[in-house]
Order: sequence, then C-alpha cells, then structure tokens
Amino acid sequence: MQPVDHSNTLRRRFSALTLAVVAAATLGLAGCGKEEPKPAEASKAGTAPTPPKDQGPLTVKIGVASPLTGSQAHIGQDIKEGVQLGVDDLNAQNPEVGGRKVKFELVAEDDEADPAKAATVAQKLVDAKVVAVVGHFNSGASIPASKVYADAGIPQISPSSTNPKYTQQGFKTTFRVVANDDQQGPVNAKYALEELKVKKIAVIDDSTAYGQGLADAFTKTAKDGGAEIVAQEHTTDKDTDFKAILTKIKAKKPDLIFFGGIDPQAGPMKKQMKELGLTAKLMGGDGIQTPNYIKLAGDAAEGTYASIPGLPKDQMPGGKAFLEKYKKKTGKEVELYAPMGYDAVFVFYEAMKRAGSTDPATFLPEVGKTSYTGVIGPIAFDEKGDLKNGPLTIYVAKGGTWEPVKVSTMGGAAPAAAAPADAKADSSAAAPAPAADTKKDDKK
Ligand code: ABU
Repeated sequence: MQPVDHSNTLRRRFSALTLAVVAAATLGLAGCGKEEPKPAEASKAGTAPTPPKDQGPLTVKIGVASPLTGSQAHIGQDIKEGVQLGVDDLNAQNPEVGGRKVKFELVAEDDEADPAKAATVAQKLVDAKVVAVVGHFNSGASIPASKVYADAGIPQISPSSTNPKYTQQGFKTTFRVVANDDQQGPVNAKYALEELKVKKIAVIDDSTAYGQGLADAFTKTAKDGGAEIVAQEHTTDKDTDFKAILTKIKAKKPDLIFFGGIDPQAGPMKKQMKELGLTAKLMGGDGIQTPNYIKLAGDAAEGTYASIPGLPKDQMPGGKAFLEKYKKKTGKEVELYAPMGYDAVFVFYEAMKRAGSTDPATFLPEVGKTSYTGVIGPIAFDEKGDLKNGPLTIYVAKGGTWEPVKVSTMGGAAPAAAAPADAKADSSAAAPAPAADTKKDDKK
C-alpha cells in the first residue's frame, strides 16, 4: 500500500487508519498517488484565514494549454482530458488548503502547436487568474510560454515537452514530469546501434524545437557510437508529402531513418517509405509513439521503433487503473501524455497543501520540493525543474499496437512495476553510456 497523506488538516479530521480506509473507498485513481510522509511544511504567510461557516469553497483555477485543433489535436485533447480527470478526482476528495475548502476549475486554451499563439494563450491564462498551468505539449510552445508564466510567478508543469532548453532558462516556475531529449535521443541511438545493429543512418527532423533537438541528440550519440550519418534532411510540422526527401535518402541505402517529429508527419512518411520500396527501419521519439501513428501508417507501421519518457503505461504504478478510468470517462484509449497531465494536477495540489495556500507566490517553492508518487511513479524535480530519474521506454509497432521492448531507468532504481514481461530493463547499474552522460547533465 502507498504511504498515506498526513497533511495537518486531514490529520485533524481523521485518524490515519480512517483516512486510509476512506481514501481507498472514495478516491478512486487519486488513491494511486500519495504524498510521501514528511514533516509539515506549511507556510505561515500562505495560511488562509479561517472562513466563516457559510462560506462556500474557494474556486481555484488551473490552466491547461495544448493543441486542441489542427493535426496534433488528438494529443492536445488527450492531455486536456488527463488534466480534467485529475481535477475531477481532486474535487471528489473535497480538497482543503490552509483550512479552507477549495474547488478546482479547469481553464483550457488551444495553442495550436504554434509558438506565437502559445505566448498569447499563456497571457490569457495569466489574465484569467489561473494559479498554475499544466502544459504545453510542444517544446516549441512551452518555451515561449514559460517566460510569460515566469514573469507572472505562476508554476508551469509540462506533461510532455522534452527539449532540454525548456528548463535551462533559469525560471523558478518551470517544471516537467518527463525525461528530456538529452536522455531520449541517446537512448534511441544506443538501441539502434546495439540492438538493431544499424550502421548507416539517415536523419529527418520537422524543424521544430522538439524535432530538431531530438534529432541532434540522437545524431551525436549515433556518430559517437560509430554510425555513419548518410543524410540529414529537414521538413516541417505541416508537410505530409516526403517523397522527394525519401527518394534522395533511398539512394544512400540507410539501415535506419530516425525522424524527429510528430505522428501527423511520421505516419504518412512510413507509408511513403513502403510505397517507394525503402526498406530501412523507421525510428522516432515520443512524438510518434501514439495509436494515431499506427492508424496513419496502416500496415506500413509494422516494425517502427519509438521511445517515450515513462514506463510502459500498464506498468506504471497507477497505470492500469488510470487506463480503465480514462477509457470509461472519455470513451477513448490514452493517446500519449494524459497520465502525466493527471499527475501534474496532484503535484500542484500537494504543494498548495504543504504551503497552506493557493497563492502561487506562496506555494511555488513547494512545487520544487515535490516528493510524490503518482500514476506514472515517483515524481521529484532537480534544481532546474527536470524530473529526477525519469524512465524511458522503447517500443516496436507490432500487430497494430505498440509493444515495449526496452525500459531505461536513467540511473534511478527500477520500480517493481517496471518490469514488462517481454521488455529488457536497464537500471543504473547496467545503464548504457548515454544514460550516465545524461545523469551528469542533469546535475549541472
Ligand atoms: N516530446 C514530444 C513532443 C512534444 C515536444 O516536446 O515538443
């Protein structure tokens, strides 16, 4: 059983035993993630005054920003629905902060996966007086938006943005609950060289912060490992016809094409590889590890490799319960980062409880001190706001679904649940060189 929360308010109302029973009976998924027991850290400045008896709950707005329209809407909606589920589960607990009942309300904005629009909607969320933001999906959106949130003193947790620069800007407000691409790129490259035994590699990116950054991180490790990079091509996150690029690449006879980008490009790309008789394997990062990629690529998807930060979803500590609950509530399978969005809500709430305040100026420092086990597993941040010891999983597309083939735990201890029946697992002891490098980078 997970450790039970010991916040002051709840402790006044229930014995620890009663709380455990009530939580198990009533909290549903929220019971998957519990705060580690720790001394009370309530901030005197942030403690709300005792409300009059007839005062209703205080409404606390949480923002979520992601692409809700356009070719990445399926991913943005997935994040929004994960966050909404978190807010709903939290409200079902009758949450209290600093002795006052609170009710969380979600404010969702569509950034259209566009960097300029992201800054605009970030300002809209600030103006709407949200106290915290979950988002954005795209690194190219999270980076410009992070300055807006930092200027307003509002904490931001991206459930998905993996470009290292996002947390390297010196903002105290910027966090993510996924490993970054200085980890993801090398894990892919090592797998390609050591497990797939490829020697000649072509690299394509979509010219976004994410796609380019991931492709560069992959390329560096692949080159260091002795691979020959036979082509480096660039497309955009709008294109869907890659025949010219692929024809050029075919002449170079690569064993593997690595694509830094998202599924609306990767799906058609793999289809066109098949049409052109290009037999090289396709590998990508988390932008393509979606059910939508398999839909778009059809039969051609078979044998595609893709990594994603996090354990295999059904191996996450709260994964199975989350997948079922998400399906029940939305009628859909999880697309990508809904569990991370869900957990981000609870990270904010736990920080508010410790601070005894819903004022971001007061609870922001507590976000950085997070030690919380959520649906995805342990969540704690390093000094930059990066997830400590975030695992990564490599999948292969097989029989119309994604099957995990390897879990890298990036220096952290592999949770007991992180042992997919047929996936190899790397832990710190056996971690490949890139994992060790990445760990060092995190401590800069
Ligand atoms: N990490 C997957 C795609 C989102 C992004 O980082 O742009």
